[in-house]
Amino acid sequence: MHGSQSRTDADPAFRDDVLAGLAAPIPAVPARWLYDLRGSELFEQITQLPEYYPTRVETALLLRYSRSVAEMAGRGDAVVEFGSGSSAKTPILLEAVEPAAYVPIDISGEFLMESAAALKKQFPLLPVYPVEADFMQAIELPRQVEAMGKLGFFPGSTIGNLVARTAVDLLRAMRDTLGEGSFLLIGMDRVKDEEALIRAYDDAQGITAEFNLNLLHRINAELNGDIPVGAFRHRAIWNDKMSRIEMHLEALQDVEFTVEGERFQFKAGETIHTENSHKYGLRDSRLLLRAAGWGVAKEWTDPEEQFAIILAQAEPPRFAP
Ligand code: AVI
Repeated sequence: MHGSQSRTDADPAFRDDVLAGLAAPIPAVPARWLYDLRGSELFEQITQLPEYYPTRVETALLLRYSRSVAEMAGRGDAVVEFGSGSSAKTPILLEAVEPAAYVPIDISGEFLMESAAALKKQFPLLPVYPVEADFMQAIELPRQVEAMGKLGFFPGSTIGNLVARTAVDLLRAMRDTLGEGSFLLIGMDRVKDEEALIRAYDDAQGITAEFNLNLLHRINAELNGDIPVGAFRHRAIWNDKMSRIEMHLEALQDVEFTVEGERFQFKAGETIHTENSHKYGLRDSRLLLRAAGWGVAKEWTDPEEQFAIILAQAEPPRFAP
C-alpha cells in the first residue's frame, strides 16, 4: 500500500528527480535535494567541522581582504548576493564595502525574508531589496539599484557543485544580471592533496555521512519509500579525471525497495551518486570565468593555497583574431 498523501504532498520535482535518478544507468539524485530542514542543519554542522576547511579558510580570506575588494570594486555599489546570505560571511563583506544597497537573491522566499530581516538588524541603515528568483537565469534587479555599480557575491564554493557546463551557464547568467563592468567576488575551492579532501568529505564524527544518508530518510518520508537506510553507506571518492569529490551512497548488500510504488534493486557495491564538488587549480578557475565573459581582476588565497576568493569583472565582448 502506498498512501496517496505523499503522492499529493510531495514536491513533484523531487519525485521526478528521484524516480528518474534511481532508474538511470548510473543512478544519481541531484544534490539540491540534500537540503531539506535536517539536511540544512547537518550542512551547518559540516561547516564547523575541523576537517571541513572551506568555510573557515574562506571566512579568514574575507576578513583579511574585503577591504582590498572594496578598494578595487568601489565602495557604495550595490552588493548582489547569489544565495540568501544567511552565512556569517555576508556581514564581513558589507562592513568593508559599505554598499548603497544589498540585494540577496534566493529561490526560497522563506530563507530570504529571514536572513534579510537578520541583516537589517545588523545594518539598520542599509537598504535591502530581496529578490525571490532562480538565479540560474538572468534576473531583472530592483529598479532602485539600476543606476548603481554592482558587486556580485557568490561565496562558499557552491560553484563547485555544478558540472563545468552548468557552472558556465550560471556565471553567464550572473554576468547578464549584473551587467558589463560589474564585479563578482566568488569563492572557489582549490585542488589539493587527496587525503585532505577525503577527510573533509568523510569526517571522523560521521556528520557528512549523516548528511548524505539523510537523503534516503527524506525519500522514505516524502515519497512513500521503504529504503533500508542501514543497508547503505556514505562514500566520498576523489575523481581525479573530473577533478572532483563525489559523494555516493553505496549498497552494502543486495537491496530491493519501493519509492512511490516503483520497485528498485541495487546490488552490493552499486551506488547512488548524490553530489559533485569540483576543485579548481589557479588556471582552471580563470578559464571557467573567462568562458562566461568574466576577466580576473585579483585572486587571494591562503598560504597553503587551500581556497581562493576571486574578484572578477564582466568584460565587454571583444573581437577575437
Ligand atoms: C555547499 N557545498 C559547497 C558543499 C561542498 O563542499 O561541496 C556541500 C558539501 N557536501 C559535503 N560536504 C559539504
